[in-house]
Amino acid sequence: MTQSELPNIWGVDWKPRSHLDFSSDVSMSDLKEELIRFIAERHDGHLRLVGWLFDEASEEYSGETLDGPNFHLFSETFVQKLSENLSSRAEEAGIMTTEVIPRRGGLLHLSRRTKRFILDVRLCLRRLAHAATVTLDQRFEWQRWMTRTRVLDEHLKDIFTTGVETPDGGRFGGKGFRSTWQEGIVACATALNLAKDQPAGLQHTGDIVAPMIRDIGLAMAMGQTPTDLFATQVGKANSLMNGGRDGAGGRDLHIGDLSLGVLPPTAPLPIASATTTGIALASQRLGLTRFQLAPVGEGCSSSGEFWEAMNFAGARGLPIAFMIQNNQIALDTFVVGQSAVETWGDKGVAMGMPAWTIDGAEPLHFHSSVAVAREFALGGGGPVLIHVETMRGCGHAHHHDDLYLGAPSGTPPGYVDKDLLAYWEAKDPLPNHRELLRTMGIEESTLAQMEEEEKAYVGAGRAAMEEMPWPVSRYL
Ligand SMILES: Cc1ncc(C[n+]2csc(CCOP(=O)(O)OP(=O)(O)O)c2C)c(N)n1
Ligand SMILES: [Mg+2]
Repeated sequence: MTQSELPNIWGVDWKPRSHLDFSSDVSMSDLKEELIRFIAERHDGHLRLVGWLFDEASEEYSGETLDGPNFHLFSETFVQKLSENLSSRAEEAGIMTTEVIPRRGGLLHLSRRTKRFILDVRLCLRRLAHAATVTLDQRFEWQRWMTRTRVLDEHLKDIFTTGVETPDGGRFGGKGFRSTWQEGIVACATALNLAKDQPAGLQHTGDIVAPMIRDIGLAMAMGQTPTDLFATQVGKANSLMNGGRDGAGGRDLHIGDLSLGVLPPTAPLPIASATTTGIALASQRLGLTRFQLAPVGEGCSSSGEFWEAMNFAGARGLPIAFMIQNNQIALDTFVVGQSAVETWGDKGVAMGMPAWTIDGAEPLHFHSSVAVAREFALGGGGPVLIHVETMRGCGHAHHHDDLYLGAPSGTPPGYVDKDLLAYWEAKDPLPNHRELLRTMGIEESTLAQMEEEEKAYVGAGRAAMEEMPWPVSRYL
């Protein structure tokens, strides 16, 4: 390291080592549409060039679809054309030696801008390749996990409303959070190397996630059970979050299980993502092939510690993906009151890391984004930021549903933006992804059976929690 060096562009020479095996071929037109969408999102100045070079590159491929090996070759051809086309920019503009910034002549400056752009394009193409590998079995698993999350969510609300009997004859419902419409995050798990699948004694080599309050589906996809989660809502004795004291319980849906690679969500919002960044540093220093994922809400992303975490990960090239889930609100603060950032992905770009935006209604995007982030990070590429656009289809916590959405009686009327709500309700991942599975050939009876199994499984978890003892105060 020298004083005059410019910031690292982690993974600057990164390219996928080999092709991926697709479960179904990708059509040229779908590929172009998604690539152009990404260019419009992040590099709109290059829209015409990309469209033109894409058409030129695709002329060399006779078929209308690409299988895994051909997709790989096509990606290389396209990226090559793009790099060549951009290589003469400084000369054409006559600014080869002009200092765009002190000590950065036009040639140097534009070649660095090109490198970051090319990297973004490579990551976009590889993300689409990962999406094409997804099997129907994986999708069915996501539907199962999303169903589990929704069923659990409804039980949690019911427990909050009706309560669980307490030793003094009263009832207690705890305080908990819902994840309505944000269940697609479960699909991150199929792109991770899960701790629960590691041989005994090696669980710590599995990937680490730090779910926040609306990511209980991800915690379950990592292996946490409904019983665990129920116990944390009401603080029963066997809750894992006992502060290190057996039988002490734990509350507020502060879930987590380190043996499964699930960090507990922290009450001060950004702490879990900062801790995960520290774990990523340890992974890097120990030479582990362990990947870290830190999802947060857009409100959390305003806090100082979250910026420090991203900044540090960017400087060190740590193997971590940050994920900002913009669910259109943070407790009662609207997005417009939260930040003036154009897209939340820009926050990652500000810290020197590649970033892109996904539609949170589609579990596939979570899977493919985490798959490419993991591959890139463990290949020396460093961190990325995944920006998810979604909506909180519920109150902040159970007590807040009526205030936000409105009570059935009309009082309170609810302050949610009804148009926004209708837009996202139509995109609810549960019915939509279910319908997609039907069109992909899964029988109605298979889906219905899975849903019954999940209801029974979650119901049994609640019953087990109700049987659990309450914690006993050490002062009694
Ligand atoms: C540092 C900090 N400030 C405030 C709070 C109180 N609080 C808990 S959740 C929340 C809103 C979080 O919004 P966001 O990050 O967008 O996540 P969402 O609830 O929308 O999923 C707030 C303000 C907190 N837990 N920690
Ligand atoms: Mg939010």
